[in-house]
Amino acid sequence: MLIRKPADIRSSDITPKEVFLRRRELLQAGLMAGGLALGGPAMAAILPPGRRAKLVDVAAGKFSTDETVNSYTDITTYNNYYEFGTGKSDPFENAQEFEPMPWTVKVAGHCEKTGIFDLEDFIRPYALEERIYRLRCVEAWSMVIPWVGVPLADIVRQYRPLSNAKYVVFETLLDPERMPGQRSRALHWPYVEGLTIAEAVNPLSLLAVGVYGEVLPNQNGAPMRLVVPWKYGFKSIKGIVSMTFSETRPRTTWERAAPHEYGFYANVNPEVDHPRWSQARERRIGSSVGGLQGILGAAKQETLMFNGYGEHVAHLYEGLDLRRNF
Ligand SMILES: Nc1nc2c(c(=O)[nH]1)N[C@H]1C(S)=C(S)[C@@H](COP(=O)(O)O)O[C@H]1N2
Ligand SMILES: [Mo]
Repeated sequence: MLIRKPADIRSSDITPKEVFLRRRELLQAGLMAGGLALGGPAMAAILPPGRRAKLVDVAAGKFSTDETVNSYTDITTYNNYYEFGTGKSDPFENAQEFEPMPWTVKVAGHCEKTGIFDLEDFIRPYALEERIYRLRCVEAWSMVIPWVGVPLADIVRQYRPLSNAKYVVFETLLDPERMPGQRSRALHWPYVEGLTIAEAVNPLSLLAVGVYGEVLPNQNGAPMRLVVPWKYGFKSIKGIVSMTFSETRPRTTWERAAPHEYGFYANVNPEVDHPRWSQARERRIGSSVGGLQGILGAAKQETLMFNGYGEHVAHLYEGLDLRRNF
């Protein structure tokens, strides 16, 4: 969607916050109905239309790993996204027809600013950053992925949570017509995930809108998904349509499906095994032993506490028994 900016505001004159507030005033005054204002130069969409559209003005973000990144093919053909099927290649095969835009995000619960926001407005006030993060799936595989997104902390603060807000809860789109996996009962729909407020405002938490400098492919959670790299992959909810500030801990989808296997915290922890398998090691997707993957199998590597992000997040869990709070 193309959004036009009033000619009287020079972007160099104003802070991102002012842009946001000014846009909101105009929206409320009905001057930007349908995303169009009268006259003025076109303001480029942050998320340009079309598959694999390039994202512009992406800064290098903090916290990136210098490990070898996975290939675009690895990242976009080996996925978990049960809304499009339970097999690893199902999301790639079944999500191609999905049209994510236009998209809105509902902000609700205990915060000062609630409402339904066009995705462009939801992310516009912030600069896009690239962050190369490890993603460790609970099924003991991992990848290194060059995400593009905005810090979740900035977004959370924008809506001004009230003092009784203890958790941020996210939901995925519920639309069985567009998400064929939702016609089966593989999981309870819509997919729900949540973080404590402290986790959500941790500088590592990212709302990703792209990968490899391009808009997110559908199978990776277009148009927007969470990335919390110190937690098992299932916390990184895809296709987000709502963000709710809650006083109580949400019942998350995988916890509901198998409470003894998947906890709310889901911090990557090589010392606490899954009831049915070890979490001590992981298989890096695409990695091979002397190029002989398939004959020898991929090399396994040690899983790191908090997926290697402990210096940034260990303080969040001081005094918490991680064996009980898995
Ligand atoms: N809505 C939704 N989000 C989801 C999932 C899902 O099935 N539905 N799978 C999760 C799991 S288990 C993992 S490992 C990651 C995978 O992200 P990727 O496919 O981009 O690597 O997405 C997470 N987000
Ligand atoms: Mo996962």
